[in-house]
Amino acid sequence: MDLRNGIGLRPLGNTPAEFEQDLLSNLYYRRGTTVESASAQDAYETLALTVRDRLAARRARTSAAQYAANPRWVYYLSAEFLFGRQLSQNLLYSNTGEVAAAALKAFGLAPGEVEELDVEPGLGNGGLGRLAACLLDAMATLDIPAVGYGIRYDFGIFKQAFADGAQVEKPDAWAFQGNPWEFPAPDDRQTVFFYGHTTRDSDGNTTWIPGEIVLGEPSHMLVPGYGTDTVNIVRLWSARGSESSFDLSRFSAGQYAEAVQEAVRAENISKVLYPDDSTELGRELRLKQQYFLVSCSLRDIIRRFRLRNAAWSEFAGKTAIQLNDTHPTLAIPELMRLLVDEEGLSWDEAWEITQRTFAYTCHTLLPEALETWPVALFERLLPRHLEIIYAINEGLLGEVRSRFPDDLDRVRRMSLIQEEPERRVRMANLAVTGTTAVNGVAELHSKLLAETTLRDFAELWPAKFRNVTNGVSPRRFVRLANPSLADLITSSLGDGGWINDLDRLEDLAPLADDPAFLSRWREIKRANKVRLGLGDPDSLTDVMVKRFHEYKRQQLKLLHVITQYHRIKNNPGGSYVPRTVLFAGKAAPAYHAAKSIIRLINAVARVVDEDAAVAPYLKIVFPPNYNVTLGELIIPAADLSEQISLAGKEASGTGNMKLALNGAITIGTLDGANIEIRDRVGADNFFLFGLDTPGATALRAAGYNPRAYYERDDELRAALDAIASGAFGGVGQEVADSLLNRDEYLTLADYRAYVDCQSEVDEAWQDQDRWTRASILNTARTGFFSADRTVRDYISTIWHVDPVHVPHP
Ligand code: 475
Repeated sequence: MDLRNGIGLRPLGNTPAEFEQDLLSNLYYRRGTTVESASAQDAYETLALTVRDRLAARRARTSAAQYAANPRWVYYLSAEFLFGRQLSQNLLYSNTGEVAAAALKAFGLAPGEVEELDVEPGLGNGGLGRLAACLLDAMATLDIPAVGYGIRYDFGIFKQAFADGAQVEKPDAWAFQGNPWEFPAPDDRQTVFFYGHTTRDSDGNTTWIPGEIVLGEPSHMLVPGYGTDTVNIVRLWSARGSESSFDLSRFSAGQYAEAVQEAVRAENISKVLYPDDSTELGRELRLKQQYFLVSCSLRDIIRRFRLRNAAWSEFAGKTAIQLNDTHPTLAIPELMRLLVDEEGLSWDEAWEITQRTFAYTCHTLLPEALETWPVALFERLLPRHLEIIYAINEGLLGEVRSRFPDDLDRVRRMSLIQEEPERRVRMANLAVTGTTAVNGVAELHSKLLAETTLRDFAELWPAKFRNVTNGVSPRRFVRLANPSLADLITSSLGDGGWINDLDRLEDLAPLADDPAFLSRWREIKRANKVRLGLGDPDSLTDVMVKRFHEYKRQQLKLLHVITQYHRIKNNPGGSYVPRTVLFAGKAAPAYHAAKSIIRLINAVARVVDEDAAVAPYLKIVFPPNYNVTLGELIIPAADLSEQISLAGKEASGTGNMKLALNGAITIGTLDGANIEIRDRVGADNFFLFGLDTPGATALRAAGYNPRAYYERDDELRAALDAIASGAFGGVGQEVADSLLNRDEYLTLADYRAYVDCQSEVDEAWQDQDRWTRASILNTARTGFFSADRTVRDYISTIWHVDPVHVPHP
């Protein structure tokens, strides 16, 4: 029997009898129990193991094929991965949904009951983390040899609850009961160093004498491709104290806390996902997390490289490392350190390899969102990296001076070190300098990056700047989230191949004139609203789901809702399109202004709810704890997709793509990927309003005065007065004050255009055939936003990697 490739092992069959046999065997041998005494948790874990075994077999074959090919690999480094639930995905990808449902009958359980026990690993905040998961899904589906690297946070994104309408955060111990989807890999653990000082010998070689040692223990999650045998992995690192971190003598002396203090300190590194950097707390810990991720991952990448290669000159040709925003940017000085200090390469050789290896994706335009770290902190935590950053900076500034002589201001702006008011390291500048390519995530975003946020760098190295428009997984966000719609599409197009070839959705367009198809489409949307169970399924379901941020302008949506409320109150006999307005999303715990908006929405919802005259026409719902799982329920039920950020602020958006693919019509500004969505679905099938980017810039330059809009517009004034006067239970003064006196995101300037555009929405809704046609065309024309296309774009413009086909046994 040859176990190296699993040859000779009994293959895991997918007939009902074989699957049931394996399920019962896992229950007996791996859970140590029987059907008679199994709990629902036993059933769930056993099912997960049985499904996982099928993917593990494919994983083993993938790994063998990829090893044999010795290809150029994609390594995706990300501080966040928002995977979403695994069970339903893995049942689909292993084609075991039906046999699993049948086998579960032995336990007297329905698939839905077991599904509820599948915990979503919330290892990310929002778009950036979910994008990482969508790209990995697409890479596996396209047979790209890839590994994701991240941190296995003990506590993921907080659970949001409401107390009196205010957001409260609860810890999310997602793996409290264990995680059946994960494979520990203790053999591949790495050692990470922090603090200490550097020394130089007479030859000028530098050694870093560290002051703290932490172990990084990897485990991995499987990332199966759909419709192929490839199964890639995401490696997640947990921080552990080294063996010597437990102080036995102190323990014996009864000093229990002191005895474990060092281990606790180490383990804190992977304790919790940061809700974002608007919290001042724990900045040092956050930088430690970033270095921990980078150090463990780079050593692992080098270990993997050495399995098949020896010469450093081959490294960049075999390795493409994508930095998901600046959070993993320390990988640049870390690779330099490994190559120069540990491997003895010259600086120039090492720099050439480093630049060729890395590429950087930027996810923002807000200058205040660009990460910087105090030099003093760096000096303490990573003294050698700071020296390397200084050396990189010398090279950079030399190049700037020779290209732009006498332009001192440019040198000051481009330096990796900010001098005033405090010396800080600028991570985005480092990321641009140490990479071959820098990309934005939508056409407008990439253009604005090169013209504004990163302009100096785009002038120095124009060829580095690319665009790769984001995309989403059609597997998760259409096939899994909206199975009825997926079935309709499959029967209309003749086969299910469209899921991996999303441009084929275009063939639905002619059906937008077929009355039978229209009514089937409407039935499915209605059934999805019933499944969601919030609000009247016959009302217009108006959805705004995303993180709470002032630039995204949930407050603008709220002003419209209050205006609609006033209209109904002032004219109770009028006729109105019934709407269910759904908000969902979390605010960073330290982001006070965003939390005030949440509180106000809940307060308005309550007042509207208690008003019998308004209830038939307007309902506001705000389910707590928006996450991938809830998104999968809400998105297929949406009629209207709110994408109303101030133009020039939203890098791309990906919720906008998910909603359009599920047949929601967008009301939106010319921002992020909205522009590309509108270009594709057509102006008739998109509700456009508001300032564009040049308009917003001009308005600000001319001296924006929000009060002027307030004074000029009666409905706006009524809405703001209601908020300020405490009409909604005494909350909202802060929101009103901010809008009237600052309004950084020009909400009042866009109010009238937005409210009028919403009237067009109401009018369009009244012609249900017209609406449904537009809905169908949104789905039919947004195949471009498949993450498969995004990955193909990364391959052709940045990675230049080839697929490795995994042979079927
Ligand atoms: C953009 N998260 C979307 C999406 O490209 C875009 C920031 C700091 C710390 C932790 N997380 C973050 C983000 O910046 C983020 O999620 N950005 C989003 O990335 C994918 O579609 O426009 O806002």
